[in-house]
Amino acid sequence: MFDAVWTNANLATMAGDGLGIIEDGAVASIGQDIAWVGPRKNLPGPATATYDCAGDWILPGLIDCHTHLVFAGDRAEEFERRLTGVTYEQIAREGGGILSTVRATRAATEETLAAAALPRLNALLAEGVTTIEIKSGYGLDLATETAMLRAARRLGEARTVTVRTSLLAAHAVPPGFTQADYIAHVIDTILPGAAPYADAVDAFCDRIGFTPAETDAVFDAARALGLPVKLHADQLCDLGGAALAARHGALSADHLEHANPAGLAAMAAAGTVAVLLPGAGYFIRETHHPDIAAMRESGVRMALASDINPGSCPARSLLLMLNLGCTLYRLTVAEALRGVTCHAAAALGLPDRGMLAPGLRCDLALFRVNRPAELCYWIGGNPCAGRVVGGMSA
Ligand code: DI6
Ligand code: FE
Repeated sequence: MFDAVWTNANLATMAGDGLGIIEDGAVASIGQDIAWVGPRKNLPGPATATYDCAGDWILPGLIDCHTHLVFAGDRAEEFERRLTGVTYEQIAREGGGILSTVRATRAATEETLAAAALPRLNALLAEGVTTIEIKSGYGLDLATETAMLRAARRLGEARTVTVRTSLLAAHAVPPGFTQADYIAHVIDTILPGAAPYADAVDAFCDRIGFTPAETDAVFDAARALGLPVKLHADQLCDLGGAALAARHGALSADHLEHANPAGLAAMAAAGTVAVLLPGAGYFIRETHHPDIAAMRESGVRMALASDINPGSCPARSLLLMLNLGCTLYRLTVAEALRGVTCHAAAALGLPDRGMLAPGLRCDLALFRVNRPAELCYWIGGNPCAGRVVGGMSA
């Protein structure tokens, strides 16, 4: 006897290396987990509750594996300046950019940070997201980095969603520190103090961020604390971030616009997931796209995420990233959809989700579309017809 069954649905299970399609299928749950998946006519037993999905498509609940969802204020004014020709990098070097969000975030409380992020989270959940990663990185001191991570975890209690937190203290150098002094402060003070609130440690290795040697030091300290690492790598130039992430056995290396093929091959060998963030590339008008051909060649798993943040990607939509991934990077529909399900789960080190398969969490996203390609095709609008989180309609 199952607890629940979703029937009269088409399934994109993500089993195998494509979409794993089962037409006229059913998904059955026991407790929080999927107990059975297959063609409806083979459903082995009854269920306490049966949901007729009226031909909707069921995918694994979507996973947004890279977000800066928690921050205060916005950067619409900076956006206006960029429209007159000032660049993202120039603004950052003048002490605006990330540091202007740091000033606003330090002035906020844990409560107001969570309240400001909630509508953004609601927008993502409405599209079928059931798991989200949220980074700190706009505090750059122990108290505010901790407040950001606690606000993120609070969001996971306020809504039916799994929240995974990443400590991104090595995001920018705050006023009053040299770069070297700040890295020492991250390693000696912020990392150990904020570790109880973090599921992973991230860093920004780039010419306006931290050097590879500084990133190595932060990662060594993170791993000594037992925390997995992930990296903002090779976004604005190639600093060897992909290979660095692979050397540390990182869960993921993200952005990768300028990553070189050898680094991508090293990631594939290390099992490090390549997280593509086409919304950020689009918004800062980066014309140098990630080397998708080299990624395919290497066999590295590709995920797609929103990177929602106030500076380089104010995008409250993961479905939009499916479209941008396909139009800008020429991903296939299967690559894009695996990028927000099974490969996004791998990017978070969560083997219990991301596919429709017995034994995995019963996190589902239902869509009123005729074929999965529509999820990548439409721009705007929201075909999500429901979410199931841990076997419960959410
Ligand atoms: N790369 C990004 O795209 C975000 N952080 C980073 O290291 C942007 C952060 C911001 O501009 O506020
Ligand atoms: Fe980011």
